[in-house]
Amino acid sequence: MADSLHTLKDSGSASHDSSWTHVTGRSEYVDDRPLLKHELWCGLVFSPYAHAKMKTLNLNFALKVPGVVAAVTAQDVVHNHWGTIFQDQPILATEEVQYAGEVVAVLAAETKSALAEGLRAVEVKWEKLPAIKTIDEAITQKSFIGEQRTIARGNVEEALKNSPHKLKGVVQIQGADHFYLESQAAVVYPKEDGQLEVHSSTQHPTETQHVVAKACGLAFKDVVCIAKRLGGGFGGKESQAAPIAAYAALISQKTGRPARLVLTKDDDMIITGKRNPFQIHYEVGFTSEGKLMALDAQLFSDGGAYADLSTAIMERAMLHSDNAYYVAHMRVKGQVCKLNYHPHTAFRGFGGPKGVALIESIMEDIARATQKDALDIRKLNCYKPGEDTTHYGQALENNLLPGLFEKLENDCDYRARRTEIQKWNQKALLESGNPRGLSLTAVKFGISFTTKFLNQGNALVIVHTDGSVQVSTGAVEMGQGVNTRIATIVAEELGLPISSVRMMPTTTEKNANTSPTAASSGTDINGAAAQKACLEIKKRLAALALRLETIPKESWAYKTAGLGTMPEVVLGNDIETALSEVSFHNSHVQIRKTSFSIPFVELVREAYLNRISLSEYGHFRIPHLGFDKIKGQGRAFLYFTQGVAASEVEIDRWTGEVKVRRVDILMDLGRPINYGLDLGQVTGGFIQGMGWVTTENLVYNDDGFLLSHSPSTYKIPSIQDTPRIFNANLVHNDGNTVNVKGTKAVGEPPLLLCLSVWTAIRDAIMSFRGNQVIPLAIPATAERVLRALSPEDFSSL
Ligand code: MTE
Ligand code: QUE
Ligand code: MOS
Repeated sequence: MADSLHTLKDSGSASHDSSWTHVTGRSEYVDDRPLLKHELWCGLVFSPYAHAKMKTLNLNFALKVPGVVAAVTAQDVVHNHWGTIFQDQPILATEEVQYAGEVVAVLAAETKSALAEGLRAVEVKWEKLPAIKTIDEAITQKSFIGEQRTIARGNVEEALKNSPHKLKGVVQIQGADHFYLESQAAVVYPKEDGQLEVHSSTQHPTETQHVVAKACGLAFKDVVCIAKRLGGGFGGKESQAAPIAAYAALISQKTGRPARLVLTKDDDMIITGKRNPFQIHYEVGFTSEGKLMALDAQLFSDGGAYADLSTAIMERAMLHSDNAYYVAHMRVKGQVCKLNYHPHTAFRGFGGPKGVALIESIMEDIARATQKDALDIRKLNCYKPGEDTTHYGQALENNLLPGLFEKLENDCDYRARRTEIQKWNQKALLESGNPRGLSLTAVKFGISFTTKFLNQGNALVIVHTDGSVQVSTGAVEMGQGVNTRIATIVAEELGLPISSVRMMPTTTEKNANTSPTAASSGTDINGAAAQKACLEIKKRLAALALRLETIPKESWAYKTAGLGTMPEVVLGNDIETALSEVSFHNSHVQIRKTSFSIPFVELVREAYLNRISLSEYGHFRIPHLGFDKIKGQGRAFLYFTQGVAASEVEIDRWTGEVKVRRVDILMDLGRPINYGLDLGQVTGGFIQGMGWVTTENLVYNDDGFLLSHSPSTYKIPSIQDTPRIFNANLVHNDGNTVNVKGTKAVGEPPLLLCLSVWTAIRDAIMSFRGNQVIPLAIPATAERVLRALSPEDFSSL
């Protein structure tokens, strides 16, 4: 209920476990590893053309450059295929390249300057081939990846026919670069007997391990992949870190020397895939009140040249085309198209932002058609608690959406500001002022991998005899704070301060068969696995504590173990029952009934001396999931993270430049483990999304080569772009009982709220243009905004 929602306060959150080393410049990234003797620098040779035949690849001159040591081409790769879902991509291309930036050779040299000279001496003769560069061309030529899929409910044709009002349209959405500060990087050390140790900036150490092993013809047991921390991943290092590591590994294997490959920003942007561009065709039917009756949508995405994660991304887009709104008759079709660009990939939100862009845009359309406020249209169509199910048949539990709309409407003074903006705009029209816009959008983000087997995690918890704890999980720290969250779970579970817990670098030799740190599930999956491991250790310690209570302290093992005078404590069935009688708190273990209390460190020492294990491996699988991909029906997600945002913008009438005047965000994150980190994810994700919908413009030349491959040509948000007023709050919600500690995942959902900036820009444009329905592509660059504001001025161009 609306009035029951209230704002959450920070009850004191631990700081990020890398904050101190970050601000003092001591945090160690892949390229900070000290150079080893004989280590080689690697560089990549790639195609300048979107589609071309490689007539000749001549490395002879390059190999003659002093200091150049080795080169690797397709012939050197044992298994020259990889791909997370479909293995359709060569690690090194052979005769034909499918995109500008596709790698054909790796060169290695003793010094950076020798490498640069060697790369300049590489001779490649290309024969250009016709390339597919637009989604329309791909559709015409039936250039597709995977089959078209459909998720549907009800009878869309019938319902559209019966709808009193209908609108048709196309939404154009461009991609975006991840712009992590640390480029793709790997350092590989050859180890004895043919083994490889791979240090990689990867969100998916397990896949990187596997791709390296196959490329080098090794068994998985002979490759260890380590990811200590990433300088940002944002989805861009989920699949695409793997071939980078393979390039370094192939050089290392061939030469027997350590090999380092760290991409320059330019190479990184040219070679790696982006957020998938989308083109969405839709028809929507609604009543005069603005109630949705039917939605028929056809989603096409630009997958780039290879499958990568695009089919899973498309699936998530289809599953998010409802967002916060109930549509009785709904049909979403999705088809990934194959174009001659870098293979597009995961990016914060996966397919979600594209599906949500569609329906939030439709809400604005309906508002114009019915002459109502878009917020009223949204509230009218919002899912009702306890009643509604999604178009794929999942019931909504713990649905706070109506309350979130209501609360933010009040908190941000929506109605008064709307009136003010209307007045402002009337005046602006007459006096050549700048139009303003306001829009309030929602997010309902499904938490779980839609591919069921990925919803598992494992963790290793080791308690040392000084009472300090090391934790290793499959989760990769990329700035989001997953280590701090898991450390907090472990510390709370064991009743220790967080300073007693050290999160260890993620490595496949401690945690194998892991999922990527993705889908916002890092803490959910790995935190729960760590919690399970703690629970097993606690059971043994609790049973031991109960026994020790009955033994005089002089006879405890720390007094007697060396002498062998006392019988050892051997635990039995009491392990299963003891925990309920004992509490772990304040670095002490206390027996509830008798108040008998032992310092944690003393109990741990007794456990060791009595030969009781102080380590545990936990494995966790997310329960309840059941999504049938063939039918497109079922419980795709464990739960939903929800939120709303209201954005106000002003457009410079003469340049099309957008200023975000004010943003108010309200998120439901259940019971956050770390309020400060979560708020950081909310504001950071929002601003990152704002870049995508406003200034980040990927520009390719006629050969399909990315021209905007540096910060000077590709404009991510700067501090100046931060909303002038920026309020972000969380609401209190104890109702998410299905997830670890009642939390909700935060990593991706807030990004989707950036769409309120885009719809606010549309709002400003449409009120300026007499409330016509006017489409606006993503990103709404200054040029696009100007064209939409005054198309007359561009009619001759
Ligand atoms: N935050 C930072 N600082 N850096 C990142 O690379 N990646 C995002 C999000 N937040 C990212 C981030 C993406 S795409 C995901 S899926 C989640 O973090 C992954 O981490 P989590 O599962 O621990 O939330
Ligand atoms: C969200 C995600 C991912 C996803 C599904 C989501 C993701 C990912 C995969 C995936 C799918 C099939 C595979 C595979 C991975 O699905 O990140 O190995 O065979 O990698 O809803 O973030
Ligand atoms: Mo995040 S796009 O799931 O890595």
